[in-house]
Amino acid sequence: MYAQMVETGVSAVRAQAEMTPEERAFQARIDADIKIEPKDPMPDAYRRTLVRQISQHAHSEIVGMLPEGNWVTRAPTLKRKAILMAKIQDEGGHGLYLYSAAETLGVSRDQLIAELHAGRAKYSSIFNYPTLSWADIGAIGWLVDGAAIMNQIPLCRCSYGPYARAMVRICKEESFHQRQGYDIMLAMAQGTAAQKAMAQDALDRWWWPSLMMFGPSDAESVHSAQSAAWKIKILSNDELRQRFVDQTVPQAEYLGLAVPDPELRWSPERGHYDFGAIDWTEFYAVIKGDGPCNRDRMAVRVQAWEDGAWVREAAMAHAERRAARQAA
Ligand code: BYC
Repeated sequence: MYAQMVETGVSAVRAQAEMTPEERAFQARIDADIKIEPKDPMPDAYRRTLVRQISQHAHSEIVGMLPEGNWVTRAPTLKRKAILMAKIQDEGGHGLYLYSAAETLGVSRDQLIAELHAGRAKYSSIFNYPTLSWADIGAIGWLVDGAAIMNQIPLCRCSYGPYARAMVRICKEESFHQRQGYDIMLAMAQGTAAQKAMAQDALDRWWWPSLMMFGPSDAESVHSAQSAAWKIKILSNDELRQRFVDQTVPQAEYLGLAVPDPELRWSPERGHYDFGAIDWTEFYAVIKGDGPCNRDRMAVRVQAWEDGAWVREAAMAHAERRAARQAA
């Protein structure tokens, strides 16, 4: 159930010699940094790759609203509650821009949502972990949005125009989200001993799943080579993960919190932090549907979709009546 395993049939990079003249012309446009727009000719595999990635990304935004929604009614102050609600609304907006970007490739939002609800589409592994304390809301903003920005800034330069343009606004908003998360962590780290312990506990639980957000190691990443050739991926999974670690460790130090990795140390030779091995067994279990919250997340999404049916029907009826009035 909700296996989050999708076979897109795009894995190996095609050598120039194997390409058709149309594919060579397409690759030449990519190599010349000319953006691909919806009506441009494109290889079917490029289209499928984008539909897969953009829809997974859209689903992540929408499912990502759930762990945070868990704390709206329990935010510690009115101000924190208003900020959290605004952030969650932003995620909904990001989902909409991304579904719209995917629709330019010839799929409908209803189709994509049906795939998600049937357990045939993936969304980010990170949203299958529970939010047990208020500090988790801080950790999500700081680490999860921090990782999301690291991955998404290069996507603003990706080859597909509608995706690249959608990412510009999303990244601006994610940057506010990251700051609100860090602000919560700072308040807790400077608070009572119990509050600091909650912040540390949240960091302990969210650190490794945040590193997993960047996907499998480059050696194991089936789509990376082709996506890099098509400039859908500008930086590799491992490069982005390293950048995230390098950026985040000093932030943890400033908070006075310990990153839960005994092997973490600065390497002057590499000019980067070395870090311990990721538990890939856990990652693959989560993306196959066996994370702590996979079933719950999908059940809540499907219920929300069914509960909202009357709103969609009313909106359609209103649009039809208005169109009929205008036609008359
Ligand atoms: N979770 O060959 P690979 C956010 C899958 S943040 C689940 O490296 P690719 C937000 C991958 O789909 C998160 N599945 O794939 C933040 C593939 O399976 P399929 C959303 C994962 O696509 C705060 C297989 O593993 N961001 O939105 O080249 C609040 C092999 O991987 C994960 C995006 O989606 C994972 N973590 O690279 C609210 C960014 N990692 O499809 C919301 C756009 C890998 O063959 N996406 N898999 O069945 C990307 O940049 C890329 O798709 C990835 C993976 C780097 C994630």
